[in-house]
Amino acid sequence: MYEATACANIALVKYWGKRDSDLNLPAAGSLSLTLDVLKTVTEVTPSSGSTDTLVLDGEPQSGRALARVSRFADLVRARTGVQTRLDIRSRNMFPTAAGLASSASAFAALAVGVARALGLSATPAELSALARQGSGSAARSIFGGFVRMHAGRAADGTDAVAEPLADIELPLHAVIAVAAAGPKSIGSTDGMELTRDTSPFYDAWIAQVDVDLAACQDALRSRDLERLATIVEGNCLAMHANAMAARPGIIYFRPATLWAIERVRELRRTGVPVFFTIDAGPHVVAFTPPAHEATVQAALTGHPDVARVLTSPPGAGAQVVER
Ligand code: 2P0
Repeated sequence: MYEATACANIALVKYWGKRDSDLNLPAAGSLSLTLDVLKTVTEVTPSSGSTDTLVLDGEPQSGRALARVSRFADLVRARTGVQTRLDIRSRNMFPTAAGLASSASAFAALAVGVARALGLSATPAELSALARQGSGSAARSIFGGFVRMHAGRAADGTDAVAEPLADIELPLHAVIAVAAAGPKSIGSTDGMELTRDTSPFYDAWIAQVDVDLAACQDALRSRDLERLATIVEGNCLAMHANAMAARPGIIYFRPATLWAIERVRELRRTGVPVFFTIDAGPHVVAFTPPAHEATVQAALTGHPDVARVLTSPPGAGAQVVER
């Protein structure tokens, strides 16, 4: 049995739009921090059966979830010629009821686990490209710390891979205000397609991502938290504005989201170095140096719809061990 571990990541410069939906190629780059607290552990066991099996958090899966994972394993079987089926058991080490379950940690763990189980020898960049075919954000979770995803230019997607930004030493922790799960809104994959197809702001968004990527890397390297706040919050709000401008408009914010945004900005006005970002959901993720983590956690606690406030240091890249 092969035990693979990967952590989800939160983007400081967001991925929202594809240049090729079949190969899952992003239309622009992105930049993220891998987070230790959002960890997935996936056991991959070669089986003598005629089909793959999947158990998620103890629940046997069939239908779409199994088909998606099985199609992903097929990518590796096609490359190795090894037709062995796999028994896959995956569990998230964070509260899944919180609605933080992430395809990033899931497909990064699956990529390294399935590659090892089927004997595919692959470089980290090749594993990143493989993970991307499962889910775009998973390409970044192959690596730990700060990670840059490249849109690439090649039609086959071989250059649409992530790379670690190992020279960035800025210590940042995440404080995640987990908002009570409301009615399920549109998922990321459909949401970004709808945005590309119908938002009048889409081209401006894609152009802005390149500007934000260069500025974000520069601000991270020079440890300029004030500039980082402007770039990261601006990029997040531009992504959401673009999604809101789709038809029909996509609104991921809930009242608790706006409350948490205000708390973060209030803290900053009082001199605390902190800034926020928000993914395709209601949860606000604040980034702050470790010394301010407790202050930010306290400030984000107390809204009736904020179910819990998690904190996390940066996480490591995806790993696999034989047991
Ligand atoms: C990101 N998100 O950069 C952005 C910000 C959500 C909001 O990457 O279709 O689940 O599987 O490639 O990776 C979520 O998108 O989409 C995402 P697919 P994915 O983190």
